[in-house]
Amino acid sequence: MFSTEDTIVAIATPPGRGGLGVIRISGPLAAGIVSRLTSHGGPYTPRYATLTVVHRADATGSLVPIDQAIATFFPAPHSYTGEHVVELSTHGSPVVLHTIVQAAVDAGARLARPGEFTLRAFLNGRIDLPQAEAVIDLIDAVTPRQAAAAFDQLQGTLTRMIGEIDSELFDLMARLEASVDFPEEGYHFVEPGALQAALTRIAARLESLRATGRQGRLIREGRVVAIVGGPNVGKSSLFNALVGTSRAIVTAVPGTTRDLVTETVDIDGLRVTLVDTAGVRDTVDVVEAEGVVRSYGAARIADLIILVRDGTSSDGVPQISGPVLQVGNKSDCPGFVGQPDVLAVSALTGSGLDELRSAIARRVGLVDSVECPHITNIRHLELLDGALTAIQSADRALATAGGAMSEEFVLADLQQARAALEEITGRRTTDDLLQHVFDRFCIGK
Ligand SMILES: Nc1nc2c(ncn2[C@@H]2O[C@H](COP(=O)(O)OP(=O)(O)O)[C@@H](O)[C@H]2O)c(=O)[nH]1
Ligand SMILES: [Mg+2]
Repeated sequence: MFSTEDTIVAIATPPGRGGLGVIRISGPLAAGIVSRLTSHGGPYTPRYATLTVVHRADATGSLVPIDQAIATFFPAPHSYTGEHVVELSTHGSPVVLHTIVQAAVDAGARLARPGEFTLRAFLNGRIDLPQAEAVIDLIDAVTPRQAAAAFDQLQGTLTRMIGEIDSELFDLMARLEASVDFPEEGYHFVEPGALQAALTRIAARLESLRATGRQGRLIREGRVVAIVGGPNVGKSSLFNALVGTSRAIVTAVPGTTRDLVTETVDIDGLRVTLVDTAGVRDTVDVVEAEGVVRSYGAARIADLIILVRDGTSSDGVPQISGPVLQVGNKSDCPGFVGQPDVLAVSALTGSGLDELRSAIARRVGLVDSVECPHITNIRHLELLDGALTAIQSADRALATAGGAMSEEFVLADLQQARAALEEITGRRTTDDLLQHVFDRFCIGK
């Protein structure tokens, strides 16, 4: 299923036009293919930027130039994937990039699947699973803190911490096994007191890693904030103002927004998924009614509900249960009436929006003191919990049983703890897990 035998090619830069576009080719044929595609002809000096012209063969076999390129050859194993890699940096024109990819395919490469470059880096031992997961988190990051946490993980901080715990476990198990294997000597390779102390130390390390998980998940996953209220109060306008673009349709006609519109933004350093909803009112229009049902649904799952009222109108607000932040919109209008505990804003002029951002961050936000969290991912958190439970069980086995008997029980628990840690790093893994992790990638990564 995960073959690394063939040579893969993809555009590594995002879709669309830009100054530069990069094509990545990885696999045994990478250098040969690029030599055939370029005027330089190769062999390319390793890790040396070479200016060349990329061409393709037309129907008659004569060469047609496509674009100038900078070619860089990274011989195995010192490349992103650990295989031979060539990067071609051309002008960022979709036509040019696609023509070159097609020429590479004609020359023997295969189109890469999403995440396949990073998957190969993992399979070739260049990075472990948390580092692969960090690549996608870094690319997806919306806030600087999210990017910093992902980069820390990419640099191998989590890998190193897990590795230290794992080697302590390994050492302990080796000595316990020796005690179990040579019972007749009546000698404990680990004294019960020392074993107890080691278990306490390991548990403490797991705990402290786990303690950063709450904050870490908040930074990585962010929060969902739904904008809810009656029709025409300015929900979509407020949504657009917070997003900074005209993402949602704004009209003077009530009932315009029918489906949920979402956008992820950075609000005071926090990743916030904003949801614009349909105005909550009784309606006979089936589409609008479905929109209203979805509005209530969004409000139910939201971490915070911004309940918007029109400050120039005496209409009441819909009854919504959950964590609510009340906002009175249209403060720029002469007829606006402010109310206590209702934040006055104008989506039109932007007045009060900074206060609204701060209020959102305060209600769902971060505790500033925590430095870079090491655990940001629920998969890691759950496995860490599993490891900790196994260590605690080992601790109990030690306390209740006695002598050689307890050593065997302790060993079984430690084995379980190690298995959980190895699942975090990906040393122990299944195709399903890899599929799940790499499904989040897009092509070219
Ligand atoms: N004066 C003023 N008009 C606003 C403001 N916010 C929205 N509107 C107007 O109110 C109408 C309804 O806005 P919209 O965002 O579509 O409301 P929604 O139905 O709650 O999504 C539109 O005509 C907007 O231009 C505001 O802060 N000030
Ligand atoms: Mg709307």
